[in-house]
Amino acid sequence: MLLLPLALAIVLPLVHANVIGVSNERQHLYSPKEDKQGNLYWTCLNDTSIILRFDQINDDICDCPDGSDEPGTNACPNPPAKFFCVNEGFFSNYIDQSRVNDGVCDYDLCCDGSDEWKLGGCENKCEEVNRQFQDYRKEKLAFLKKAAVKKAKTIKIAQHKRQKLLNKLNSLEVQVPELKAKINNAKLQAENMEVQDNSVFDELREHFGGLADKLELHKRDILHQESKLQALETILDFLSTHYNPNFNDAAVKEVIQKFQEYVSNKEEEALEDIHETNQIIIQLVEKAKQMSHSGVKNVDNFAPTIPNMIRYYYQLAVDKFLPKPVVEYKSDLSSNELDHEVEKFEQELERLETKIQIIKEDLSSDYGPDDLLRAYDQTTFTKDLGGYNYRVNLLQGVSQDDIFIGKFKEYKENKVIYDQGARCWNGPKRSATVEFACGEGPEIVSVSEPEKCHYYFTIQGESWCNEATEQEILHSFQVNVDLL
Ligand code: MAN
Repeated sequence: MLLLPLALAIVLPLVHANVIGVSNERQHLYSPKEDKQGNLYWTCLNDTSIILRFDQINDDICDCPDGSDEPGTNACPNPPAKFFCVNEGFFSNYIDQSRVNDGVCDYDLCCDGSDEWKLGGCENKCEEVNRQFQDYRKEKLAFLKKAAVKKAKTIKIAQHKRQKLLNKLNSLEVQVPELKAKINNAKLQAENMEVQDNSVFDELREHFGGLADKLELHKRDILHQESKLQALETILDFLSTHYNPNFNDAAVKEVIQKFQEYVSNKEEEALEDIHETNQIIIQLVEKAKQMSHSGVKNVDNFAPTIPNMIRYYYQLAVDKFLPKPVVEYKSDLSSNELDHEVEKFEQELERLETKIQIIKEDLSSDYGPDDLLRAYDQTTFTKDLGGYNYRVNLLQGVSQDDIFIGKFKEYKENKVIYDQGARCWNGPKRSATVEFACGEGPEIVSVSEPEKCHYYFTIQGESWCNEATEQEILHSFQVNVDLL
């Protein structure tokens, strides 16, 4: 029976040693030590050479350079430290030591009033604070539930918009091989025309040459015969002017009469005929040229050159594996018209590829979690503030009245950055940051210009709400001290 009070005397100081202002986890750092004489002592946390009596803790005198001997007072302002409120009936919390024992009940953080432990006068209001918190928590959870439904709808809109863009991309992409085939086809037709020109000439040139040579030979023969004839005519002419009619030679008379008839009927036709024949050959050459331009020659028989062969097999592959373009080798168009056609298709292809590029860039852009910003691509948020009208189109840009503040640059850590706006007088180009917050919306809830010509917007909406942990709900709760 005698042993019990003794045991209590040793254990009691240790059990009761809950040092004010120290959290439960750190209480063990404030356990007293006992010297040989049985005195309780303690050493500063960051300097064990400074030994204090245990009752020097929280005596309102700062003894340790690190302030560790005054966790429950504001006697050691440096370095600033936090006072632990137990907040029995609610959640424990911390408050700046500067607010401890300053005569003000800081119920927003210490609902148990323990921050005024020395002066007293602050009754424990944790029960009421807890009631406020429970109401807040209930409302918050109900709101988050509603917000989640709204957010899911917005995500669906974003997905739908993405899908529409993907469909558009697909429909544009299938046009590429079609257009390329058209270009190839038109080029092929234009080139085949040239090939045809050459082959007609290659093939006919020899014949035209032979014909002209033969004609030349005939001409020479005729001229030769002509000179012989002329010699004969000269002889006969001499006879007809020098014969003696007194001889009455019937045979001579008849020859001379016939010769005179021949001379009067003679026509100089042979050389003219040759000239005409030459004209016919020239016309023939011209005709051959026209024939190749009007595509009379069948392309199946076009010259078996290596480029033609490559084109032929390429076309075969295109026909077999790609959506079938209308491939027409024959064309009623002239070479110039075909060149124009190629140019037109090539421009069309360029425009098509630009569109594809723009869509691809859009699809690969970071528009935030779940592609959320995409849902707002057609939405313009506006806000009148400080005499200005601010307009924010999340994916395009921001303006202040008719001044352009900036175009979409990037999404980064729950914010969107806009830059390259109108230059600020004597300053940088205007730019902006838009941050998002969970709440009812969507709407611009704040606009500021923290630096000259850099603007800061907060857009609030359900799309930026997420499920909250109990810790997060507690953290966002603010005590309404007016109701306590
Ligand atoms: C205008 C506005 C302001 C800006 C000044 C800078 O008045 O764009 O927001 O600060 O120009 O000169």
